[in-house]
Formats: sequence, structure tokens, C-alpha cells
Amino acid sequence: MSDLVQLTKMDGVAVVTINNPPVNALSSAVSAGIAAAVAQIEKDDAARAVVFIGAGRTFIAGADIKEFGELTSGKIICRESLKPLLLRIEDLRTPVVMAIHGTAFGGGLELAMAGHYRIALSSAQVGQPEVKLGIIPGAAGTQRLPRLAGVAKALEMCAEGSPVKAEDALKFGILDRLVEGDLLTGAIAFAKEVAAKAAPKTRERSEKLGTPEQNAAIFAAARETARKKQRGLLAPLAAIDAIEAGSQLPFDEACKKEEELFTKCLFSDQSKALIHAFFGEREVAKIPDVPKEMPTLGVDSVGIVGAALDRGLASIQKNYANSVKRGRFTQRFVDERLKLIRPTLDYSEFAGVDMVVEAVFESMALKKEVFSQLDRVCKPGAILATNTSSLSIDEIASATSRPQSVIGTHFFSPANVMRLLEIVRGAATGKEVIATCMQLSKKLSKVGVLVGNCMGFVGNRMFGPYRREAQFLVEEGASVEAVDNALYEFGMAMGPLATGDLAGLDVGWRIRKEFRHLQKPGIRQAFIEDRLCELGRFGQKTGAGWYKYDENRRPSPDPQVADLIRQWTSAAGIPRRQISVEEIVERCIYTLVNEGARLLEEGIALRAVDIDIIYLNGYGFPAYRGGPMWYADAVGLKKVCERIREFQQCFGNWWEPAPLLQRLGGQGKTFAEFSGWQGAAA
Ligand code: T1G
Repeated sequence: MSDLVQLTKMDGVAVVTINNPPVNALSSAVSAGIAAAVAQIEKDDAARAVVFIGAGRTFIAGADIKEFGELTSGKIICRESLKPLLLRIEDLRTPVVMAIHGTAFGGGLELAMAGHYRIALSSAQVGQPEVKLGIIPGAAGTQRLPRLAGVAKALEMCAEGSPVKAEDALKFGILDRLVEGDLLTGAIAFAKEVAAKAAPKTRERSEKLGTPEQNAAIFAAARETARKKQRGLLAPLAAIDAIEAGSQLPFDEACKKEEELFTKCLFSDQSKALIHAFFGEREVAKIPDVPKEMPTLGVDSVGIVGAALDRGLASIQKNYANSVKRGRFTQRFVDERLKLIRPTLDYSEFAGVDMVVEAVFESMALKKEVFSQLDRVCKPGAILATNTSSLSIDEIASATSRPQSVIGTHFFSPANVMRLLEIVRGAATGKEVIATCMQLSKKLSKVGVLVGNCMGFVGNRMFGPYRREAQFLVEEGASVEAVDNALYEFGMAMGPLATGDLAGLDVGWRIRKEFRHLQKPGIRQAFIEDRLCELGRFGQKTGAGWYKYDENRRPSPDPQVADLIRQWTSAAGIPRRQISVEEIVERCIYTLVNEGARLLEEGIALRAVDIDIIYLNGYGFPAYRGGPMWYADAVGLKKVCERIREFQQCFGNWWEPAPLLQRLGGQGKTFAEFSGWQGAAA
């Protein structure tokens, strides 16, 4: 028996324990270990029943995703399908009980469904999250799940990929019982209880499959939801196709269809990009000079500076009320939470807090004033964080006597929705302060990405030129809608100009005015947005910006803006021309890439994946394209660099390719191979 899979006997019950920390991933070695255990059980006439259980913190969290890369890169030729092994387990003559704790995800749930019974701790979760990796269940999950939970639930689980709590899994028939206390004890007892009973094979059940007539509307609705909610993603539609096949074809035939769809998804660029994003979210948590075991500071009380108290409290209450309406929180839970918030107008009330987050207006003078106050009242060791989206952390810290406690915690609006937390280290920021904020981001269910200090940090320093290029395209003849639609069809959550209207065009306008003195002479500056702001068109909040908005903030093209643009550009002597969708996308996305390369080379971004994770979780970049740096690697840096040089020829030197891009493009290398880490100075 291998270390990864142990087979023991307890009270006549064969116990198969999977032990592959940290998440018992179903690697090919684990599958081989399970196969060996099953072979022994097949020969063991004395075994009254079988229990499968995971060692450590969880049942099986799925196939080993790391092995996919080897497969799709051709390092390993073929994949040992899990299906035959699951059929052997299902065909075992003694009842097989799957004992679940933590998570039974992907191949873990598929293994569990090949068992005859499934029990779980009430804290467990089950799910088929494969679509989040751009694939579909590949071990008959799309075939067995509908037979246990019905077509509609299986569609929801496989096409959306969200986990299901044990309680709901019991309700839908995925689980047979919830147990409290020690899981193995509960499992053995349950196994003995069913030992004499029949061993119901999931693949032979069909009572929940429905008829084509009954299912037609369900499939149509699922496809429509997938096209809307998971725009551009292939895998959700493939999962629906596989389940539909399962509701119409015999099990074995439908499994072949699943295999075909699975393989197509696995070798798709979308899946490679989404797997990059999966591991990227884990990679960004690793800071080269801040070791995992770095002690962190306790954060039990936090002060927030900047909210207009009444308006701030009102939006907190509104957000909580929405969460209760959606059934995410109970009213009692919300009442408890609201009791923890204490509004004040008195800085001295911050004397005892562990951390303060400043979120006042984007003015350096005002921020320095606030930080000198905080420095005066806050206890030694308190973390002084600023939510600035672009101003220098070092300059803000210079207003205090404790720059080692000052850090940037850049939340994204709406902060209760957006997952990204851009954590900005200043030159003096202490490592325990960094470690504490990285840990806090996880506690807040955010993705914390650490970046260095510069104007706009990583996200906004790239986003500024991206939006500037969008404005240049409008100046040169593209319509506002054409620019936004091109990026929307590329997969961005929203076009660059509509995003400006959402955030408020005046925010950028004030910053541009405050830093006009820093603009290099002779460098072309976008001017239309400033002109719109001078007319009071700040976007959604004023009912007009690049678009005009109705009372529900629904946008529509504004012919007046198109006229103004024609007037302003002809007055500025800017010739206008037809511009292709391809050019619009390349100019906007390659601007991101070029600035990203500079940030990597300067060490402001630690790795290319950090930039990707920032753009996927803070700027609506499509996850199935992996992020701007991954996308550039997929296109090929040589090709990207050549295209940027052409833009430089055509439009101007702000398009000069970043040295790193030139170098890596010239060497046939990728951003993924480059590490921006240059030591603590960065
Ligand atoms: N394969 C390989 N490594 C994995 C892994 C997996 N399935 N899941 C987690 N890891 C690594 C992860 O990279 C990290 O590594 C460490 O484990 C801890 O993870 C046949 C084809 C289970 C909810 O999509 O959702 O089955 O950074 O930090 O926050 O049809 O991990 O420490 O080096 O995320 O407690 C389907 C993926 C696979 C589930 C735990 N399964 N995992 O979250 O820990 S496809 C999934 C998760 C499949 C079948 C198909 C989460 C978790 P490192 P962590 P966590």
C-alpha cells in the first residue's frame, strides 16, 4: 500500500484513507494507490463494508491540477482516466460509504458519487468547481450528479461551479446522512448499519433524470444564464451539453460525450489561463522577503477615517439589508455586526485601536494632516493604513514619526463586492505590518497583492495610459461606443470610457489638474475627458459623461458628445479615420502590457502573475484570458513588441517598448519566466 493511500480494517469494515496533504488532491499516484486498495478489497470476502475517508483537513479537493499542465504541454502523453476505477468501486459487492469532511470537490465528489452511500460532517462542502478552471467534470460527474440531485441542481453545480453546503447536499440527495463528532466513528457505525443492505449504484439510478420534454426549458434557461453570467466562457456551456447527453443517452455513451467535451476544454487556451489564475491567487500570497511564519499583529479593532458618517452608516446598513434579503446573513447576525460599529467625530477615540484605515479625499495635504493626527493619538504599534488609490505612501508616512507602521491598503469600489486589495509597501513599512495586512486580506475574503510605492501603484498606473489610449482612439475617429464595445467583446467587464463614467470623470480630472506641472512637454495628452468635465459631465453621478444616463443609470450614446468630439478634434487639427476593432483592442491592451513590463522591471510588481491577479480582481479583465501579462505571453512577446514599435512609429514615443519587453521578446522568453523581485528596496 502507498503512503498516499492506506487500507486498514476496523470491525470488519475496510477503511481506505487518502493522505496527500494539503488537500488530498487526486494525483495519478493517489489513483494508483486507490486502485491497489480496491484490488485487495475485491479479494477480501470478509469485508462487510468499505469506508473511504480523507486524512488531514479535508476529503479530496479534486484531481491534481498541477498534473494538467504536464498533460497539455505534452510532457505526459495520455491521462489515466479515473472512470474505470470509479466503476470498479461502484461494482464492489460490499456497500461503500464515502465519509466527507472539509471539501469534496471535482474528482473528490465524483469518487464519492461512485460510492453507494455518502455521509458528511455538517461543516463539509461538496461541489464541481471545474468550470472555474475552464474545464468540466471529467470522471462522470456530469452523469452521476443529475442521477442523485436531479438535472436542475446538477446544471447549477456544474455550470456555475459554486460549492454546496452539506445541509443542502443532504436535501438534494447527494448525501445520505450528516454526522456529528468523530467522522470515522460515525462512518464505521453507518457502514455496519448498511452492511446487509443492497449497494445502490448511482449510475443505475434514473428517477431524477426527467424526460426531454420536462428538461427542454431547464436546459434552455441554463444556457441563457451561462451566456449572460459567464460571458465568453466555453466550459459552462460544455458542462450543460454533457449533462443533456446524460439525460438522453445510456450512461456509457454519455460518458464518452463527457470525455470528448472535457478533453476539448482541457486543451483550450481558456483553461490554461484560468488554471494560471487559480495558482496565481495562491502565488501572490508569497512575498520573497516576508516569510510565511513572520509574526503578525493582532487586528481586533479598526478605525476608519473619512466616511461622511451618516452616508457611510446608511450604505453599510443598506449593504447588510441586501445580504439579509439574499439570505446570505440572518437579521440577528446583522444586528450583532452593526452593534460593533461606533461612529465618532473625535480622533482620541482611536487611541486604543489596532489599525486605522484612512479614506479621505485624494489630496496629499489633507492626508498628511490626518496622518499627523493619527500619529499623535494612536497607540504604539497600531497600523496606520491609507486607502489612497495613487498618492505616495512614503510622502504620507513622512507626516508621522512611525513610517514603519504606515502602509497602503487600496480597496476597490464597491469594497463589499470587489475582491482585490492592493497592499502598498513604503520604503520603511515593517515586515510584520505587511504580513498582517496580507493575512487580513484573506480574513476579509479578499485577494491581497503586495506592490511597491509609485504614482498609481500597479493597477492605476497601468489603467491611466489604458484609458488615455481609449481617448486617443476617440479623438482619431472611433466612436465612444465602438471603443467600449471592442473591449467589452474582448471580455472586459466594461469598456474603458463607460468605466470612467462609473468611477466619476472628475476624480481623474482633479488628479490631472493637481499634477499638470509634472506632465512632460511635447507628450500628447488626451483632452476630451477634461473638456467633458469642464461642462460638468462627470458621468453616472451627473447623468451625463461619455454617455447620457436615465434615472436607473442605464447608458445610451449621446449624439451631443459625438458632435462635441468632432468640433474639438477638428479645432485641434486632429485628422479622423476609420479604426478597426483589432486596432482598438491592441492599442488598449498593449498599453497595459507595456506599462506592466515597466512596473516589473522597476520591481514595483513582484511577478507578472501579481499584475494579472490585480487586473482580474480589480479591473474586470477577463479571467479566461489570464490577465494582461499572461495574454501577452500567449500572443508572444516578440509579436507584441513589434506591434508596439509600429504604434510608436505611427503615434509617438509614449509607445516606446519597455526595455524588459524588448529583451524578453528578443530572447523568445515570457513574462512568466521573469521575476521582478529586486530585494527590499523595491
Ligand atoms: N490540485 C493541486 N493543488 C491544489 C488543489 C488541486 N486540486 N487544490 C488546492 N491545491 C493546492 C493550492 O495550490 C495550495 O498550494 C494548497 O493546495 C492549499 O490550497 C477529474 C478534472 C480546496 C477550497 O478546483 O478550491 O477534479 O499554494 O491555498 O484556501 O473531474 O484549494 O500551498 O503551494 O487554496 O484552504 C477540481 C481547487 C479540480 C478545487 C482549499 N477541484 N482547490 O482552499 O487552500 S479538477 C478544484 C480549492 C477535477 C475532475 C476534475 C481550494 C480548497 P500552495 P489553498 P484553501
